[in-house]
Amino acid sequence: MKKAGIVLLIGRPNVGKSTLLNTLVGQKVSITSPKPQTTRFPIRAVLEDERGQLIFIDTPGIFKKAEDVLSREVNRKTLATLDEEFDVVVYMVDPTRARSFEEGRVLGIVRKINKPVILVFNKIDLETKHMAEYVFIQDEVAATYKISALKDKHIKPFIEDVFSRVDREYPLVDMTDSVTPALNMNSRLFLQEIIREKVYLFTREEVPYKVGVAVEEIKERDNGSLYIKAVVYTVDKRYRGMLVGRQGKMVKEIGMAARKELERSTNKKVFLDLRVEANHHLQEMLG
Ligand SMILES: Nc1nc2c(ncn2[C@@H]2O[C@H](COP(=O)(O)OP(=O)(O)OP(=O)(O)O)[C@@H](O)[C@H]2O)c(=O)[nH]1
Ligand SMILES: [Mg+2]
Repeated sequence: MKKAGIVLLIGRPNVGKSTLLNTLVGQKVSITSPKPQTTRFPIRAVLEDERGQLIFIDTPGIFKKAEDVLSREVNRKTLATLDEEFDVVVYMVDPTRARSFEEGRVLGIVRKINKPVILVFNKIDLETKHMAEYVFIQDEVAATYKISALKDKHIKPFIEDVFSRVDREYPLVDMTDSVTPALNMNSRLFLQEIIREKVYLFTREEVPYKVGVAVEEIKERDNGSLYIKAVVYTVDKRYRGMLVGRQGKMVKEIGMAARKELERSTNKKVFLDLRVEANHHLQEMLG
């Protein structure tokens, strides 16, 4: 008999939560980057197979110090998911990095959760030189797995275990005519996220954290190509200059990388009309 369940993915920034979600559902639904705080809102996506359905909730990494408005807001959204329904918690840690005080905040939250917790050591394809700093957590959880979310390694026994801990009636969501496993992501939001991911990849220091993306227009042309008009908003002129780059080089690079990925994922020719604007109102949102 097929069954279903809801799984909360939690961990500090950059441990690989979104990478795992994408690997599990076999499609990019959540953007990833080497920079912390890439995910800004919880993303829900469905893994469906012969065993049933698992709905995963990918949360933004919890920050120890949420000093600016954006970080506070992002942390708030993650903490709010704790009040929602879920059956199992997947607590992901990154043993390639020192534990540091930041992990303490996440561990404190995990300890208060009254549901089975599965500890996942991620990035085992790399040298996990800080493993010893995390092993004590194993004694506090229901099970532990070592995986590589990026290389899709050792995921099977872990998912088998997750399925063994859920028993909701199947199906939780009707996937029959769904083309994407993402539940709370429409195409406009997806386009915005892909562009934001490229901003994270190409810009440095605080710039990614001062940026929002809005897709203003999506048009399917008669020849089957897609025309997308989008704007990268940032809080002030200084960041605008950095995003535009010398002779527009930076925004061109961001636009080209986004366009290439969108062409791959939509299988269509894409025209991306991308501009950068300074918007003081964004300051209130981003801090
Ligand atoms: N080598 C290796 N890199 C990984 C693995 N999993 C994730 N990464 C990389 O780690 C970085 C962070 O991954 P994300 O999935 O964005 O991390 P996250 O936990 O979602 O981060 P936030 O959204 O900021 O909380 C990216 O550069 C990933 O490619 C892994 O198993 N092995
Ligand atoms: Mg993420």
